[in-house]
Amino acid sequence: MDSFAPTKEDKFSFGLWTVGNPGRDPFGDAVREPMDPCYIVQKLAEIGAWGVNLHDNDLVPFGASASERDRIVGDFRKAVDASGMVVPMATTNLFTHPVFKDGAFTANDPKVRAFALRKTMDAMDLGTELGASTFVFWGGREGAEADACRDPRDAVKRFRDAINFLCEYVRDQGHNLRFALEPKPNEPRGDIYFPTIGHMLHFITTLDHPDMVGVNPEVAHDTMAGLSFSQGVAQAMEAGKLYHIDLNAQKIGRYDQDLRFGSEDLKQAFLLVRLLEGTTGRPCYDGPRHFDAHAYRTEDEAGVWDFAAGCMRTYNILCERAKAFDADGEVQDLLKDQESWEIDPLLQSYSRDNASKIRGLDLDPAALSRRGLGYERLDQIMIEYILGVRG
Ligand code: GLT
Ligand code: MN
Ligand code: MN
Repeated sequence: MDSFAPTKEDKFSFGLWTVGNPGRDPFGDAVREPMDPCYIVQKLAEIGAWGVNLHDNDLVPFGASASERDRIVGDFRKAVDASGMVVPMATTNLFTHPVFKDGAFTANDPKVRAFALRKTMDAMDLGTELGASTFVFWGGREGAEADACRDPRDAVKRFRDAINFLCEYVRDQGHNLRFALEPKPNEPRGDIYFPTIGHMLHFITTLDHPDMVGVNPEVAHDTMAGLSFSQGVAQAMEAGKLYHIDLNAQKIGRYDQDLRFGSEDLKQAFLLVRLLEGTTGRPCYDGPRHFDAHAYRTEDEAGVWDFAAGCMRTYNILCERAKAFDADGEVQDLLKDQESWEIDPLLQSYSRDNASKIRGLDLDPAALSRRGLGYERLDQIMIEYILGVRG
């Protein structure tokens, strides 16, 4: 029995657009044939995935008639049920059609914004019909190149109005949907509004129904901006706002590569899995482990399934590595090695008593400065776990 083989309990999901990616890029045409969504579901189930996610137009072509839509959705529903899969998340494509060239919810033309709202309401009905409980918003076109085209404050307000409108729509319909907002710094726009996890977390606090809304961070997006993804995700978890996650890999400073999970920056991938799986003993993330990535353009269909299996296998290997690392006695000793834990409670809240106790402490900055912290040793042990030579 392969202990790294994915099971349903791992909650691994893929978007139809990920394994279905035909390998088109700005410089070259598709290299793979389109795959039927029903076939994708069946193949994902075979390789051990748990869920499949979709944009409205990954399944129902833009402009399809109502009867065509119902037939396609009915067939897909049957394929999902027959393969024992679930549809945990749905979203709207608000970026491919030229109508969204100036954005969707933030576009200057109110007719474009109305069209975006209508398309999203339809996509929410579709997601609900398929059983989704998370609805993702990736505002890929919500941005600008010619920044004078709108006051960014209007973009923020329009985006807020749209999310508030859609929260009310969901409540009015009785849909069981939570929203997950996905930040990205740039691409396809020169600059995208709400570029980081932190921008989104604050924006959520300004909504009418903040409890309905969290974030969907993506490895590639924070890494493009040179940020630490695990730190951003940790802040979202600490705020109780990690509603969904997009796992992939990325080199700093490049275009959005959406590579196989763990194929770049293994150390960040290790720290991320350690955080999500709570191997230090802290609560773990319990939502879908979703891969928003695609196979290299060099691959045929066999390479696509190698890619998908690789994402899940690497995640499980890193999880095993993180558990072993956190169970290592030397690691635990290094992490506990602070001399004065007993004063920690004094620092957690203000009272006159705490303030005066802090004033009375014997604090010797020179002695504190001289103390080595052992982080070189700690990091080397972590590297040896990642490299598989320890534990
Ligand atoms: C698109 C984008 C992703 C988003 C998807 C959801 S679509 O592939 O690059 O980051 O998560 O809209
Ligand atoms: Mn994504
Ligand atoms: Mn991406």
